[in-house]
Amino acid sequence: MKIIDAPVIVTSPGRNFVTLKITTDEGLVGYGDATLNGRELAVVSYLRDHLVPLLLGRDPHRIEDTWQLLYRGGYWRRGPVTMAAIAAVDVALWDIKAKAAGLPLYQLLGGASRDRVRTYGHANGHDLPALFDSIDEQLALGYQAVRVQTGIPGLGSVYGVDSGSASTSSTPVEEWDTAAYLRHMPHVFEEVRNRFGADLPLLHDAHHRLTPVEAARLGRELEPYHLFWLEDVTPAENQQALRLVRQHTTTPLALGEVFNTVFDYQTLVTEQLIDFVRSAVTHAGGITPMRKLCDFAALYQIKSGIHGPEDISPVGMAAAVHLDLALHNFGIQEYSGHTALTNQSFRHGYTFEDGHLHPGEEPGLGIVLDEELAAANPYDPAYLPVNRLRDGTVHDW
Ligand code: KDG
Ligand code: MG
Repeated sequence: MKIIDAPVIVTSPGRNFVTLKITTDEGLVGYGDATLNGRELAVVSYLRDHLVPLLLGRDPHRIEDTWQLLYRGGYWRRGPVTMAAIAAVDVALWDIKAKAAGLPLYQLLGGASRDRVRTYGHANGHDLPALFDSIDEQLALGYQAVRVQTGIPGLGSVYGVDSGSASTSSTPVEEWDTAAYLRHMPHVFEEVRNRFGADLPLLHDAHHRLTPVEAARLGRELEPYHLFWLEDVTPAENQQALRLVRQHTTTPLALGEVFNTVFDYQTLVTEQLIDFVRSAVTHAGGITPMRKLCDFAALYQIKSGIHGPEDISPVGMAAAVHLDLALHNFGIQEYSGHTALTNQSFRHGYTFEDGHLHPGEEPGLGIVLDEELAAANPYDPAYLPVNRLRDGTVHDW
């Protein structure tokens, strides 16, 4: 079998998605997600101008060899643009291999380790009543674990609350005040626990905004509320910072959505400084290295918590859910769902019921992109916001 074509398709059914479609001389098609929120076209160029010419004529079955060729052949290692592009190729090749075998992808990854994949949804509210309503909505949708994000008294819009994870093309600046945040959050979790009880798994994302000592304080003050995890407490690129946080709190820690290789986790994993690895299949080079990362983490009793916000396309989500079903050290899968138009554009075989996903039994990933619909919803430039302190300083993120 040979790769004969590999177009890159950009569409915006509510937000931008980049999809690689690899076709073979035997008529098999594989899809890969190459979406990098806010920097989409850089990955399009990396694929079209640099990787696709290397793929034409190659045997799509040689997944590991192709991955090594693209990673090492570029000489310049790592980075989100490079790794999102390589991820798209890797996932598309796994899709083709599984279709050629006539099996759902998870069967090639070792088969199911569980019946279904537990997910968490996103509850956001500017104030407590709005947050309670949002948690009620998540529970009504069937979620059995909920991430809780809320506005802070005295601040305007807060990332992950008013703007969700959505990028914006209007005024991408949000005011931030760490002292106000640290004062408010224990009260929020106390109120949420009082209302929703002790059993509901609760998560929170600090979006890299804290110093190590601030993160240690937050983790310690949230201990009475027994979070499932506290995510991205400090800027991820400083792995050593987690040593201090870890020494001071037993709140479980999750980190790594901005990471793109196993090397980014070396200190965190070997010193057991985190409890969950958070990379997305889409951003960390695909299924091949994600499997290696999760197996490495398993040696240290660290579980997976694969990144799955709405800026991961249904192609990336399908890849994650196949991997989740197969991994032994699966923890939880983030799943905030997609717009109806997105689900129409990317017909998918995975299903969501009672807060759990299943990848389905179609051969491959179980995805078909409607290219006419994709073309009808073209690229729409958008930016993520930045946080500025009250004096105007750009804050950690
Ligand atoms: O593009 C950025 C989003 O993917 C990110 O902000 C979402 O933090 C996020 C999460 O945990 O889903
Ligand atoms: Mg996050």
